[in-house]
Amino acid sequence: MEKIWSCLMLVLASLCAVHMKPLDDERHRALIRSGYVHYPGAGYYRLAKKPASWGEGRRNCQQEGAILSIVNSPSEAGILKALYLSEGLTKLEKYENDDISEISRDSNSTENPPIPTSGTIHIGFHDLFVEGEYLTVRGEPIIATGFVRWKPGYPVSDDLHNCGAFDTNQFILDIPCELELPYVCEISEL
Ligand SMILES: [Ca+2]
Ligand SMILES: [Ca+2]
Repeated sequence: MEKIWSCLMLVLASLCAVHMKPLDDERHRALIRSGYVHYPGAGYYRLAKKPASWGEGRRNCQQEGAILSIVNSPSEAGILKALYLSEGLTKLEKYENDDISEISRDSNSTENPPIPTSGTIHIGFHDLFVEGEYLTVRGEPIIATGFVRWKPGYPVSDDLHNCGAFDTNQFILDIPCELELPYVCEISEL
């Protein structure tokens, strides 16, 4: 009886294996078609070049079954940087606009570091609930991500700076959520 049972399990397992593979392949192809880049061992990443607010970026990623990227290691930080540079986004004129100078003026203090205008993208952390308590979009404390490398001068930790960003020199920073920046969506390895 035991033997029959284990045979049955074996048959089921191999059936699953046969069926899983094509599904993964199909999803893989669909992701590549929709602009994701596959970094084997890490996952799938898509740089959305059209600048958006942090909230908009988060929603857009969710709508495609992804998350606004959470940086978990120096090597993942390297992936984000490579992705950014490969898209030719070394300079972004698009969001050097009036809105930003408005924000800079309103931040009314010379202590705050300047609002970044290039080389910066939204990523998945924030302190929208409790000032200074940084959580990922999955609700974990930022310390659990494994990559907490603040850009010099950051975190600013005030009510204006509540959303997470990534500087392509491989730092994280807190910036105003309304600031329109490119962002990266991330999907775990299939
Ligand atoms: Ca990640
Ligand atoms: Ca804050």
